[in-house]
Amino acid sequence: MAGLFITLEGPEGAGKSTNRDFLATRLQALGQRVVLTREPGGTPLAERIREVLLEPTDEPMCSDTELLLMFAARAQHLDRVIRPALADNAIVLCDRFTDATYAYQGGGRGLAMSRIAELEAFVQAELRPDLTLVFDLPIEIGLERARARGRLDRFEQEDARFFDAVRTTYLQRASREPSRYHVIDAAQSLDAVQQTLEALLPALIERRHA
Ligand code: T5A
Repeated sequence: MAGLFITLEGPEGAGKSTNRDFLATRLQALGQRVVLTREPGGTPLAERIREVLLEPTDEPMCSDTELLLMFAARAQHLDRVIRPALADNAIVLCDRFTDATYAYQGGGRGLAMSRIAELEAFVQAELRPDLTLVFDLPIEIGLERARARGRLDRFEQEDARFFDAVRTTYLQRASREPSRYHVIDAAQSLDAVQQTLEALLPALIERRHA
């Protein structure tokens, strides 16, 4: 794969979407070709799976169903968007990817990490992000930001224990593989977060051409 695959991760309301758009604007201004996308979703069919995953329902969704739907959406997204964009030498900026599955279905739901790893290998083969930006912040701050937007989705209705496990899993994964992850203090002002991102741009572009 010739392009660069960057994922943005973190708990609810951490600023992933806002900063994905900021990074895209800055990279485009520097002459880079960027593809913006998100998970679950990123294609019309995968967006339909997203609706099923996020919509609160009377029938509780079992954790295995949730896990398989995440990877079903991902398979479609990889085939239709991510792999073609990387083959076409673009920078892919993806709002959440498989680290979210480890954090939410592994940490939050308590599913075996080994089962997630098996599905990761099946759906992605060797493909992993080149860089993962983890926007880290105390859960209450992120949920407060999400709540300010209005109606809560199925995940945002989970309890503090769930989100603590999500946050802990992200931080554990980042500490195990510091060459791939960059943890950003997302409790800072948006301006401060974006100054941090701005400082990363030269290294990103250098990596792109390496
Ligand atoms: N999921 C996803 C899984 O369980 N497993 C998986 O494998 C995958 C891929 C997706 C849900 O699916 C789950 C996780 C999620 O629960 P989502 O909508 O993609 O849902 O994810 P959310 O985290 O819910 O998205 P949010 O929009 O809530 O969070 P963002 O994108 O992190 O935050 P953003 O940029 O929208 O910002 C939220 C608000 O905060 C403000 C923004 O202006 C905005 O109003 N803000 C700040 N305010 C002050 N200071 C800052 N530094 C700020 N940064 C942003």
